[in-house]
Amino acid sequence: MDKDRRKFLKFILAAGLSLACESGGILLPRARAASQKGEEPKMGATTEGVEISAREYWNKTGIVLTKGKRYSFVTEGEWRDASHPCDADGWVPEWGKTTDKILEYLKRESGQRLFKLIGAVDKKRPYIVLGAKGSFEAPASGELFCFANDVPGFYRNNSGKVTLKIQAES
Ligand SMILES: [Ca+2]
Repeated sequence: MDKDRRKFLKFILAAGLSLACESGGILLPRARAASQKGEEPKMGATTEGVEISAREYWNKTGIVLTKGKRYSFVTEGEWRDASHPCDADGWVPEWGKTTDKILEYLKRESGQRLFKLIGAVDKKRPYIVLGAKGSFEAPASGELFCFANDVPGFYRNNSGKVTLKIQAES
């Protein structure tokens, strides 16, 4: 078996085991940092900063969006994918052609950088590609959930948080 293939099999095995832990409901309850209230972003003032943890598969933000409305946002801070620190724009690994290609398929939002900040209204697609700073139009009305773009099953080696602030543009 060549080295790339061995690496790939190890990768898949680890993902399977880890995903079983993440999604199987066997995790102990953890404190939630995000706000529980439903806050609607206003024009001319940002929301209070919401912490988005790299380790959480879904981060509840308490921020309520309205379909078709435009919002601008900023983030602060860094998070880490294992030993790689980056901001909410993510990072580009170079693990070899085969692994990089596989990673592209396995990421929750394919085509976007690893650890890029991604949003979803009520955890549904289409996802909102956020990153460190910018603006977006809400694809639906509901609560914004966020995550660091990683491979399902690989959230346990993540650490750190970024802080997200949103403001309505219209
Ligand atoms: Ca990871």
